[in-house]
Amino acid sequence: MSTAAAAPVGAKTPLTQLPAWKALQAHYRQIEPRHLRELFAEQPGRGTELAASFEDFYLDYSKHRITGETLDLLLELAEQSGLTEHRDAMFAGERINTTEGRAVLHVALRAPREQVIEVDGKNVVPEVHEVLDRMAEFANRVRSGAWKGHTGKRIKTVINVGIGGSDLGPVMAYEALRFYSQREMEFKFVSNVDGTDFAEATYGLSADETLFIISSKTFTTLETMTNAHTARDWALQQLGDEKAIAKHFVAVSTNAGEVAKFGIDTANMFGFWDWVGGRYSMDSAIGLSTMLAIGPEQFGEMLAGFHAMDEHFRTAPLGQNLPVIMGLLGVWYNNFFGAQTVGIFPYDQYLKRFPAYLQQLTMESNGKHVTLSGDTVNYQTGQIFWGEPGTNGQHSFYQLIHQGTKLIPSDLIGFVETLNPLGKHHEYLMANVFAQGEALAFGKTAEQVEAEGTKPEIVPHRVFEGNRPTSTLLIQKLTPRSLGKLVALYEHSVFTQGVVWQIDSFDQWGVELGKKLAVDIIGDLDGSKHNQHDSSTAALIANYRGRE
Ligand code: G6Q
Repeated sequence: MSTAAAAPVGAKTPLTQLPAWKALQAHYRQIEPRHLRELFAEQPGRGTELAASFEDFYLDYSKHRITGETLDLLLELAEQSGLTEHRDAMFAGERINTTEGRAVLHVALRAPREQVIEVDGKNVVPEVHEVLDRMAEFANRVRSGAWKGHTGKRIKTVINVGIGGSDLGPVMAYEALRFYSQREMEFKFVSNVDGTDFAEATYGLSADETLFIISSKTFTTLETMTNAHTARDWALQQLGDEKAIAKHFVAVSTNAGEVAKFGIDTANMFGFWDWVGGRYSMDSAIGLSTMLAIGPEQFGEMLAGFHAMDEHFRTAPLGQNLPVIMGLLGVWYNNFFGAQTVGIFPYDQYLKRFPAYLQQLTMESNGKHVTLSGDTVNYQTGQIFWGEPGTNGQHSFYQLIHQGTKLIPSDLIGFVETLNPLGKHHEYLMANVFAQGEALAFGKTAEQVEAEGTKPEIVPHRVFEGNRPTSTLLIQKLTPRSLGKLVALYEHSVFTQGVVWQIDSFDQWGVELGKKLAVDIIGDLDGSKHNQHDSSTAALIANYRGRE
C-alpha cells in the first residue's frame, strides 16, 4: 500500500499526443458524416451488439454515432491513459487527489465488513462499519420512537441542514427512495443561505417533534452554519431550554472541535474522513437522513448496490465495463464532436433530483482547466450536465434536442417495473422512452413528411434530421440496491473521463474564490468595511445599500 503523496502513475504523455487520440481524430472524420440510419442498415445486429449489461442493468449504446472501430479506439485511449492503473490506485487508497494530498476512497464506504482497504497502512473498513453501526442504532431508536424529544414526544420531522455534497446526495436519495421510507415521518432539507429555505422548511412545525441533522464535513461552511444557528434559535425559542439541544440536534462532520463549540454533544456526532469527498459522501454518515428514512437494512442494500458496481468497474474487461463505456462515449462527443452538454432524462418521477445530483458529481469533478501536472489543457474537459425527468421534458426543451442546431447526447433511464402500478401509466411512460430514442436517432425525412400530405412550404419545418445520439439504460426496478448501482455507475464514469483528461477529479478549488469574496463583501454590506472593488461591484453594493 503506497503512502506516497505523488501522482500514482508516472509522467504522462500529453493526451493529444497519444496514438489513440490521433487515430480517433482521423476516425472522427470518417464517422461524422455518417447517419445512424446507415449504420443500422449496415449492421443488422447492431441493436444487441452495441449493448452491455451488468446484473439488471442493460445499457443500449447502439444509438451512438460510433462503429465497433470507434469503441476499440476509445478503449485504446483508456488503456494508453492508464485507466486501469489509476483505477487500481484509487481502490488501493493511494493519494490520487494530488492537489489536496488525499486518498479517494468512497469505495471503502460501501465495502463489506471483511474487506481490507488501507490508507497509510491502516485498514479503514472497521471504522466505516463502526460508524454505520452507530448510525443504525440511532436510526432504529428514532424510527421506533424510542428516541424522545425534550418534551417526551417522538420525532416526526427530520431536517437535514447542509449544502453541496452534504445536501444533494441526501435529498436525491430521499426523493428516489421515498417509496421505501417511513411514511409517518417527514424529511426536509435546508441548504440555501436564503432565509426562505429555512422559513419554509420549518413553517408550522413543532420543535419538540423535530430533529435537525447538521451535516457539514468542515462544520465551517457559511450557509450551513448560518442555518444551523437559526435552527438552534428557532428550537430554543419554542423549547426554552439549552438541554433540549441534545435531543433535537445531531451532527455529521469530520470536525469534532467545531461540533462541540456549536453545542452539540459529540456523543451525538457521526464522523467520516478526509478521504471522502463531499460529492462522494452520500454513503458516509452524510447519508444519515437516508438511513432514518429507509431504515438501516435498506440503507445496507443501497451500499451493497454501490459495492456491486464498484466490483464491476474494478474487474470487468474495459469493453464490457458499463462506467468505462459511458465515460468514453462522453469523451467521444466532448472532444471530437464538440458537444458541450449532456442531457440526463430519468423516466421516473422519484429520480427528479437525480440530474441536480449528477450536475455536482460531474461538473465539480471534471470542470478543470489544468492537468494533474499543472499544465493548461489544450482540449475540452467536463461537459455541462442538465436534465429533468421524462416525460415532462418532452413537452418543453426536447424540441431543441430534436430540431435545434446543437448536438446533445442524452441518457434515457427507464425501469421495467414501476413502484406504482396504475392502469396503463407505466406502459405509456416506457413507450415514450423508446419512442424518444428512436425519433432522435432516425428522425423523419422530407419524403416521409411529404408522403403524409404536408403542404410543401411546411415540409422543412416538420423534418427531423435524426442522428441525435442516446444511451438507454434499462433497469429492472428502482430499489435501494439499483439506486446504489446507478450512482456508482456515474461516479466511475466521471472517474474514467477524469483519467483520460488527466485532471484531478477530486478537488474543487473553483468553489473557493466566490466564497472568499462573499465574506469580504459582508463587511461592505454592514458598513464595517470599505473594501476596494471594481466600479461595477462598487455601484451594485452602493445601490443595494441605498435601498435597504
Ligand atoms: C463537494 C464540495 C462541496 C461541499 C460543500 C459543503 O465535493 O466539497 O459541495 O460538499 O461545500 O461542505 P461541508 O460539508 O464542509 O459543509
